Amino acid sequence: MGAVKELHDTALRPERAYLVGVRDEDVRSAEAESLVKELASLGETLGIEVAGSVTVPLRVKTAALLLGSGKADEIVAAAKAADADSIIFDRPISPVQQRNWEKLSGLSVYDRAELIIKIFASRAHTKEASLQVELAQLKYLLPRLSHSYEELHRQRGGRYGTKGSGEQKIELDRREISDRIQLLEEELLGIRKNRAVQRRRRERISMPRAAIVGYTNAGKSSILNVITLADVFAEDKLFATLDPTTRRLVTKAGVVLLTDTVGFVRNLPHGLVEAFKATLEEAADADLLVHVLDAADEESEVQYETTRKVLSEIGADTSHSVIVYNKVDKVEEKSVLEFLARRHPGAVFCSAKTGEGLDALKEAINAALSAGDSELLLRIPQSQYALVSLLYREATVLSEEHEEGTVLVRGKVPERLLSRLKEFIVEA
Ligand SMILES: Nc1nc2c(ncn2[C@@H]2O[C@H](COP(=O)(O)OP(=O)(O)O)[C@@H](O)[C@H]2O)c(=O)[nH]1
Ligand SMILES: [Mg+2]
Repeated sequence: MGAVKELHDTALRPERAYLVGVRDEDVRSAEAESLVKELASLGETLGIEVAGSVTVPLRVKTAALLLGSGKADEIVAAAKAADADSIIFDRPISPVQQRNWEKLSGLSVYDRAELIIKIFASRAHTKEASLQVELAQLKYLLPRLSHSYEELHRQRGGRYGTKGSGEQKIELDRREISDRIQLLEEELLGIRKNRAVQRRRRERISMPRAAIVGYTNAGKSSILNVITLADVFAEDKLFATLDPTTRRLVTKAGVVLLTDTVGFVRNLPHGLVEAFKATLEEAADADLLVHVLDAADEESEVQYETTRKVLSEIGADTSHSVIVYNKVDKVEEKSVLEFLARRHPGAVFCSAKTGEGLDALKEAINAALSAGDSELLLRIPQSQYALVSLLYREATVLSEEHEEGTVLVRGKVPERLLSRLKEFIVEA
């Protein structure tokens, strides 16, 4: 599989994936369809294009390909006709099945869990997040390692039943991985103890930060794209170095850094929960959460609750948030919107598709960020004029007077700047 994958990794065009959803007694057809949509949205997070998709019934699981070989041939033909580079399964596939599929199709083949791990790896910016993702990868690999060996063993009818070099190698690999897992866990424990230190980053002087949170497929990335469309400064060095998922949004009160986060995923594999939380650190660090819900999704309230719960677990301040119902273009009945408005008074209704409500969203972000402002009179020494410039950039300056080597400034100052300016306050 390595060679096939590398080929696609270095290809210039984005990966085109053919998605396969699976339905059975547990997962009904409507749910399977919506899981495939979620898979598509997860893929988009990595820039993967959807070449096509299908949901197939699973009647009898087969060890070789999960599905029957007739179905498998159909899928391979459809994927090739759609000019796909890869096939992504919504269900877990074993390493043996993965290999068989790759042999059969000549394409790169993987499953939802592997896609999610790739996304997390691409979004892990801090040490903690990177360690968390590596831990998830190894924990994902470990059982698969023994599994693949056992499967191999069975397939060969036990003729290689004596302890061969293969088994010894796997034992060694397993031990190495287990040791590494233990090391990572210890290191993470240490990092967590230092969290208080990290939190002080929040007090750093910088532009206000807002994080877009919510379930995958709610439209977070679409909103980020359309709302900041006019504000992409390609030549601006400072912002060019920022993560591509952070854009600046110009509001009346100044510039806000708006960051997209990895969406919440339904049925997140257990081993990935901690890694997922680590990728949410942008949210933990934000001055404001922009919580996006899909107005057309009946599950939106349950998703809202789940999101809030996890966010408070990682220490994000959920009291500072703007609730956004996106995709209003998909809601035909007015009564539904009225119902949602009663559920979350103050929520913004918008559509990233039609552009409806996006100005109101900007306005709401703006208002929420200046809600904690307080009017102050400050006396700042001339020698520290940088602080006055800071006030012009990030506060609302009402007046400025110069007096014996000092600057008297009256302005509406956001809460996050207070600790830095404390000593200069003359009048609050
Ligand atoms: N009809 C409609 N579709 C939308 C809207 N916003 C996003 N979408 C679609 O919903 C899917 C998921 O959007 P995306 O921005 O990737 O969601 P994310 O996972 O939250 O980042 C994509 O197919 C979008 O084209 C909207 O306002 N209306
Ligand atoms: Mg997204």
